[in-house]
Amino acid sequence: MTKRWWHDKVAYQIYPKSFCDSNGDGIGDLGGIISKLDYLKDLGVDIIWLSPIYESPFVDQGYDISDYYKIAQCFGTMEEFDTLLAEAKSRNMYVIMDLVVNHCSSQHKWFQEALANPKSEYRDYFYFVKGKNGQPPSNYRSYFGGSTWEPVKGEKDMYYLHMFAKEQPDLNWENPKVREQIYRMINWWLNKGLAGFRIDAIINIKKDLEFPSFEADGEDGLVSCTKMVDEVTGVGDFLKEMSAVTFEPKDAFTVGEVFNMKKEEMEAFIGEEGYFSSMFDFSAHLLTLGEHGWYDAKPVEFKAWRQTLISSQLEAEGIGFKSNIIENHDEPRGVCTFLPDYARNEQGKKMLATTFLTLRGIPFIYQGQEIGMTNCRRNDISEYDDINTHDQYQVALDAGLTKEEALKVCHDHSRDNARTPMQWKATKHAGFTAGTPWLPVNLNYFSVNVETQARKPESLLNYYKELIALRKFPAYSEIFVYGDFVPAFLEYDNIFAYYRSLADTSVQILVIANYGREIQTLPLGNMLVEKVLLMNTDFKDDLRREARGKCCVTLQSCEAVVLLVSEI
Ligand code: TEU
Ligand code: CA
Repeated sequence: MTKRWWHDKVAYQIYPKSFCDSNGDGIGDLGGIISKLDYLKDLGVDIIWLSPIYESPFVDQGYDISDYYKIAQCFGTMEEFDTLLAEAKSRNMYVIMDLVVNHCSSQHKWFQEALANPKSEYRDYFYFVKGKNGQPPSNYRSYFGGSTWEPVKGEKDMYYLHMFAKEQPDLNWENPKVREQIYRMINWWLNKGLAGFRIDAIINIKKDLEFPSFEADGEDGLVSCTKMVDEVTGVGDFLKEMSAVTFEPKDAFTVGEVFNMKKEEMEAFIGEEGYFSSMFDFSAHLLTLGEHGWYDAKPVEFKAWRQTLISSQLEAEGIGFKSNIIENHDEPRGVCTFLPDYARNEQGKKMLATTFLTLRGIPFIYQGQEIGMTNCRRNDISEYDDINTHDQYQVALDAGLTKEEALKVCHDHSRDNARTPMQWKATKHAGFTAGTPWLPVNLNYFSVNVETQARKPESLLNYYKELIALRKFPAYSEIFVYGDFVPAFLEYDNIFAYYRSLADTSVQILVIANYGREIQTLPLGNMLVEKVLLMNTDFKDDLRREARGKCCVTLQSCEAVVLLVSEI
């Protein structure tokens, strides 16, 4: 495999609105991000992904862009952005931005012109389609609920397509002018010194222009618009073209937000000549989807989770690198989803971190994950900001749940769980702002915050630092980055274990985590412990000494170890 500059990097996602507010208006901003670069550097982060900071009406928190060449006022200025790039560069860090080009904002001048003048060339930048038999062109349900077709005001029997909110009209990628505009914009940012992009909702850009209706999959008579995405082919032609004229020549790092990829397309997506450098591994998160919505989702079961991650790891081997996450701005906090009740504590969080950071692939830490931030309780649906949460609350009520039950569903699944302000200190509003935060902080900030954990040697934060440092330690980084992933101890129902190994070295790394309630002893067979590289429990030194030369390993509930082993 040809080595590329991003293979051994650790990435960190910043949700700018909630990261750090430098001017007291309650909204995180570029000044705040710049002030925390040293914190991120110290943590071991190389690549910073910024969720959208472009000009936007914020109907979908910046994923509705009204000007691709401007920074939203609430985040600061282009000068500040340039400072951020320069400051990151001086620390050997890379900045990537969100590329949201499946759709733009309905406030974008292209869309405004298209509405104002049906004869304008911008009309063809979007999908304006005539209805069928007095109905919308098809029966697709948008990601955020309701039809994907919005009637055009003042025009009879005319609709435009939006896969997400109606304020996010889809861009017509079939139009070469649209593609040209998008590529020009990408290159403009890359020329500024941006290292690449996280690419939003990209699989949706290819449409079946017949817009066929499908059998309804819900009481509303609609079918998820993903059905059309699943059925249509040809997205690769667009992606190949985009990469050839933008990312490739600039050696940019790209990570695709790819759902609904056909399995046999892995090579085309992230192989050596792939459309993207990497794509997120959402396989574990797909386990949390309910059949009809959040309300009928089932809790994640350990063995299913383990099997899913194992399959996903093996799928990419020999092909390319997935990007691993336990949470992001669209998902609840990972420790609440993937840890069993009894493990939702410091030690359990360290165990999950151990698994997460030793898998094969590029780790993306989401802000606050490193201090173990958790889901956030709200007392009423009106306290939620997220557009998706309001839709899913209604879906739950329509399905017959009581208000209390529907609220509980939101507590477990809302995108606001990950969007509450970053918890920096034990002081008011978690030290995020001197003003009033745009979204209230999680009240556990008193114990869960950076300042407190930085002072405590055994904290989760310091454990993340150790883990990242271990991943990058020269003697092992080759194995952690390029080593194969070989699952182990599958016959133990509560153990998540695997070897990381390279063909031409005698030592291997063995990661073992006991997600069960009971103590477990595992015989290592023909393997011998050379060294304990890391473990998530206290008395490390004693245990390290004891373990050396052993051919079996005993783990308490929620214990995790990273071992250097060799064959006898
Ligand atoms: O998400 C794309 C996407 O597929 C979402 O439907 C995702 O599954 C959902 O948010 C989970 O609840 C991206 C962004 O990450 C998201 O924040 C945006 O809202 C969306 O695109 C539209 O741009
Ligand atoms: Ca601010």
